[in-house]
Amino acid sequence: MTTQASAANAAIQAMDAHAAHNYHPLPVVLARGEGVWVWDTDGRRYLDMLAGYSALNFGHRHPRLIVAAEAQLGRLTLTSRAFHNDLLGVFATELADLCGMDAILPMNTGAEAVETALKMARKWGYQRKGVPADQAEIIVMGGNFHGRTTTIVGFSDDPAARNGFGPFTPGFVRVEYGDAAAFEAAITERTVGVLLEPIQGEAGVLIPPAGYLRAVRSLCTRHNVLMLADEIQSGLGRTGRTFACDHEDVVPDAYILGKALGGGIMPVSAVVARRDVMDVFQPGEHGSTFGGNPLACAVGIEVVRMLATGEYQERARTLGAVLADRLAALPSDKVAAVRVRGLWAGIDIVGRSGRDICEGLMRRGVLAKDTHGSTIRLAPPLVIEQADLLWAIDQLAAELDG
Ligand code: IF1
Repeated sequence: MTTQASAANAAIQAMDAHAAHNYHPLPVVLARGEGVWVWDTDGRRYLDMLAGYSALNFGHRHPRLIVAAEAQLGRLTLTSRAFHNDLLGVFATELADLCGMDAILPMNTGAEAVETALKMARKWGYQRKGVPADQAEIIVMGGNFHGRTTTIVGFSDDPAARNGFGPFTPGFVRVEYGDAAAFEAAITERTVGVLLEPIQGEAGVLIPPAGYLRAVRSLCTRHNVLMLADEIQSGLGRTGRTFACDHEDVVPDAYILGKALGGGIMPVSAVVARRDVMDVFQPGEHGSTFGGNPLACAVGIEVVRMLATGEYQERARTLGAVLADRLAALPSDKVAAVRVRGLWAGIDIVGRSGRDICEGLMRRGVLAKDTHGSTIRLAPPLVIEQADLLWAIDQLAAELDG
């Protein structure tokens, strides 16, 4: 056995022995990444078509982001919010401007930002809408994925995500995703918000019917309900626009952001909203040790500036059209359905499990992830070259034909 192969085996054995078994990773041990490429401990190269579930929209170790992070490492990394730091104001101003909103509340992981938005909606309901104390209701969607806290999994309809973790937080009503009438029927005087992914990622890149987001927006306005858009996976260029809501010219009452906001370097998340909503939070009522830390702000500022030009959104649009065309040409006896928005695709496979396809793709030098049985999702870094995208799809076609 070569030393590299033993390095891979040693890594997997150590993980098996001393890490929780809360994942079932593909049998590949990655050691280096650059752009759209990653290398395993044996030096084999793979094209990363998952991009950290859209946390790596700018690819592995984008030079602009590494330079920003390294410079900040030499200055100041963490202060806690007990004191000001010189970057949070810049990050807040530029991120709020990118969103067309007034204010941000910075956190770290996506789930923390989702929890922040839920607390914000409840408090807004009590203080601004007059909902009786502890009676706020938030409408969520079937097929949702918003993170792994007990409150969030409590309103999931995925048994694997929720079974065994009860009791759960009350105050959530689940309706069918994509059905505006079902959403309206669930609204009561106690409804303070609706939490939804503009495109459902984990559910398999499910794109709602045209007009659905506009209908939800209109109903939220009419019934004085906050529209909380979870753009943690769909946002920041992935779908060909800055936000997936942009495809329907919908502006939510709050954007919930994460993943790519950290540039693929570190966890950075935020809730972004108008001042009249955000101001339900008073000093001492919410926060986090690392939220808004200078290193996170330095990376986040660079991410916002990279998105401000529109070049990554344009790449996702133009290359997404190529992706859609090539996936549409896959044989219908092997692929039941394809859903594409920008550089984000869900592909329903016939006859083989998504995991089996992904293991075959791995052997062909492409890394992707299955979801729910026989669907695989493709979400390459937005920096991918057309030739590499076409090569990846050729590997999928060959694997399906194999
Ligand atoms: C895992 C899924 C994707 C998210 C949306 C909030 C969060 C996520 C729309 C929470 C996170 C990650 C979590 C990770 C795998 C991945 C995932 F398969 F779990 F569902 F992307 F689809 N909203 N999604 O997609 O953000 O707290 O993780 O920073 O838990 O296995 P987080």
